[in-house]
Amino acid sequence: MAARKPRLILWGASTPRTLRAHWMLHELGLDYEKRPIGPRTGETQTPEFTQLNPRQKIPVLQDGELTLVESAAIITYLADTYGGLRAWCHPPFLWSAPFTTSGASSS
Ligand SMILES: N[C@@H](CCC(=O)N[C@@H](CS)C(=O)NCC(=O)O)C(=O)O
Repeated sequence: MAARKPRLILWGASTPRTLRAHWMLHELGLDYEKRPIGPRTGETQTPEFTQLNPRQKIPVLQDGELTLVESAAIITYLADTYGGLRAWCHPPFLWSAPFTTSGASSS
């Protein structure tokens, strides 16, 4: 029997922008396959990767047939698609608990 292709694949490692995407996948508890190619190694310039991202930049996320580039777009997509009520973009504590920098509640 052929191995099942994982739904989520994240390309890229070792840069702040790739870390954003790894972090979001971990926060959401999602299983994903890592393709840890690095910057300035030539690994972003292979024919296989260039077909995914003609700009030859990491990170790149694949979700089934969907391919996404740009770290901000990737984390927004993950939050919107898999975040449910835990989505990072809408943390409920920001709206329910007013506070000041001294830690005291404000009215
Ligand atoms: N705005 C993009 C920037 C992506 C980017 O510039 N990635 C760099 C590394 S930080 C890259 O892949 N460079 C190609 C290379 O060095 O081979 C994002 O946030 O995803």
